[in-house]
Amino acid sequence: MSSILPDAKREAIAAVVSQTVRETSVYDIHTHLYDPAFGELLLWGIDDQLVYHYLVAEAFRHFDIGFEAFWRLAREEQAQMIWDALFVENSPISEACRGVLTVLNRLGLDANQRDLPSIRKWFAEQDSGDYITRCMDLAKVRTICMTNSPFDELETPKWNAGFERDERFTSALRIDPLLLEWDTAAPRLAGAGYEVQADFSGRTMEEVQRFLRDWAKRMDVLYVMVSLPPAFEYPADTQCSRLIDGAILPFCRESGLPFALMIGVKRGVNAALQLAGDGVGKPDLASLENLCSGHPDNKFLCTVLSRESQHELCVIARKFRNLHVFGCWWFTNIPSVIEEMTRMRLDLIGMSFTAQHSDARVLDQIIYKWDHSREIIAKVLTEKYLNLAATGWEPSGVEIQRDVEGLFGGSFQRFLSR
Ligand code: RAT
Ligand code: ZN
Repeated sequence: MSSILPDAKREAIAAVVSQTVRETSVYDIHTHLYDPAFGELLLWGIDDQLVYHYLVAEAFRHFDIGFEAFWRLAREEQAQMIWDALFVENSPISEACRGVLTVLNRLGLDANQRDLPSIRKWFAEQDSGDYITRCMDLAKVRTICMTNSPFDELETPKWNAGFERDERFTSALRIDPLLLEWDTAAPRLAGAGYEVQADFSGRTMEEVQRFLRDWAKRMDVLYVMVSLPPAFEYPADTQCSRLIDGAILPFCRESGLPFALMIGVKRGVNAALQLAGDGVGKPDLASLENLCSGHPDNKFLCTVLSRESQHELCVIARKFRNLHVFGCWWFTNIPSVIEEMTRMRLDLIGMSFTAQHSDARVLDQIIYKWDHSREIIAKVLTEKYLNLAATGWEPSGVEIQRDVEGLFGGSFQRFLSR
């Protein structure tokens, strides 16, 4: 019972945990940020923060404007509307709104004036190179893993031309179109010189593997990844399942790369909202169980979108050491749910997971996403260490540091190198 601990001891443990969680640098293992060599693809600044799709979805609840009319506006006009609706006409309480204010506050700006033009002016004066370092320092993020798609026409020319990598940015190979839209992906692969057939005949599976091999090498990736709908089924008589068996898993085994599954997104529930229009559904995680049990020589990373699936995911991770659980994804990246997920994961799988990823699409967001998560992780870890101390097992500062490093990327890196 933690109540038998003297107050001074409780306070000392709480102080060490908060300080360690605050100061330990993180490996942000899933983001939508880009190496600065990609130029304008790396978003930053107040307008990009305000038009973040998490805020667009919230703002439309207040807008009268039609969807198309909104999308025709310039980015600054959209940002202004979102600022007015979510910050000025209502208190900015939601997690995504509060995030913008945390960023401004940590950058030393006074948002209390509610003066968007002066905030814009400040951002316009920043040098983008220095600003990356500043955000990463403030967020204490040491490495950022990008999401890189060989199907993205904006980024592929850069990869094909080659560039000098910024060592703070690593890469993940995103293959959603390959697995979810084979009928349109196949002609694209064929056009790029891969001998694939729509009906999977001939050399199709070898050639898809060659495609993965080429891009994994070009991007120097850490893992192969896909976001999947709740209806995802494996094994199944679907193009997706056939490709997983015939190409993805063999390639991942050969290369030693994990296959990351982000499960539970219902794309385009309200397509008029564009990127903001995706929803959530409850998946059948038996598919994940089948993958892990049927392929012990493959490694899997997984995060799931529905709150209801979190317990099941932890139980599967208890059964299969080839599965690494990570992050509180998207709709679960809110304080109340991060807290319960972190507590549940610690209860069920101890220290063997990655506590969070930012999913940042705008560089500045790493500041708030990590600040907010660190606060909750510190709270839950303190509770857990106090429970330990009450048994007589007192965690040392070195042990706490080791554990936090594990949750903030160390455990992920060990999983990669296993
Ligand atoms: O969190 C997000 O920004 C979503 O739009 C998705 O990008 C999601 O994280 C994904 O990677 O599919
Ligand atoms: Zn994402």
